[in-house]
Amino acid sequence: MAIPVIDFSKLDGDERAKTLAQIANGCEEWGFFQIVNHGIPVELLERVKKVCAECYKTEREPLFKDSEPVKLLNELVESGGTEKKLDLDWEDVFTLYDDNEWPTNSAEFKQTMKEYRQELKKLAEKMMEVMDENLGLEKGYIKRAFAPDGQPFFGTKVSHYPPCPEPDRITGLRAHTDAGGVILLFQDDEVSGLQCLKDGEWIDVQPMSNAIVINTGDQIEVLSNGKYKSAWHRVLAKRDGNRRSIASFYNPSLSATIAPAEDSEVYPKFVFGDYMTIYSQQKYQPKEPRFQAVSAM
Ligand SMILES: O=C(O)CCC(=O)C(=O)O
Ligand SMILES: [Fe+2]
Repeated sequence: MAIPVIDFSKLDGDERAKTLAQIANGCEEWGFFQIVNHGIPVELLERVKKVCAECYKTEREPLFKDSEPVKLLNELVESGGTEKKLDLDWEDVFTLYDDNEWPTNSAEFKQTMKEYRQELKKLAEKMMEVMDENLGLEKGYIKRAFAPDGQPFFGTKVSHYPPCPEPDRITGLRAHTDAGGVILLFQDDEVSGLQCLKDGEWIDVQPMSNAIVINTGDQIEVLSNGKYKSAWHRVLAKRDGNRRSIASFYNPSLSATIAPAEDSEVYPKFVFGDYMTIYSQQKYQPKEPRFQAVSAM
């Protein structure tokens, strides 16, 4: 079984209705799907791959060698410990925001990632309009709900999952659902590792050149009143290959009030910043207690 692959360009032609239905199915049944022909130039994607690989090699790899997961995994192996898994991620990561300090001085990295983030933000908004339509909401509903002040929280997380000598003793990224709205992931063409949970089974999110993986977070679950459930996912550590993944998060602004678009007995109304406070303590746990905790605030 593989997650759905959808030709996004077909939204603009005779096959619009069919494509809308495919996206609705991806949202309702999977919470994860891949889009191709999404309009992001391949040339730009190639540059993104290049600058991220260079940044990793020159600036990140030396740091990863001295990082906590490497140290703790070494200690575990040396101690002959029988503890099965470390409660830690085998991941090198940094996140770009509109106003953050760049992790590197490379002008090419900055220019490329700035361009990429602008394109991805537009793609996220297009996808949100498709969700509006599929959910029977007014065009622009999700965008306005996320950012009444016009300032959504848009971050781009650049990750590498380096080769791991003991892939059974640590996870690349522990299982979780995403806190926010719509997530657009540009993952490695070759090295696999990302899996999503579907009907109790872990399914590989198959690497595919130039595709963008879409998944929905907890806030889309709330807005859609549970029609679009945020799916659990994780990244396995691998003995070989250095997996790249670039995840862009289109989230509500921290001050936005999030509530189901229709009356709901299941989902609460809350301020997104309060949700994030709870999420930061409970990311790797089920979401339901988070909804309960935030409704009590
Ligand atoms: O690296 C990946 O493929 C997934 C990343 C992810 O799930 C996350 O950052 O929330
Ligand atoms: Fe995630």
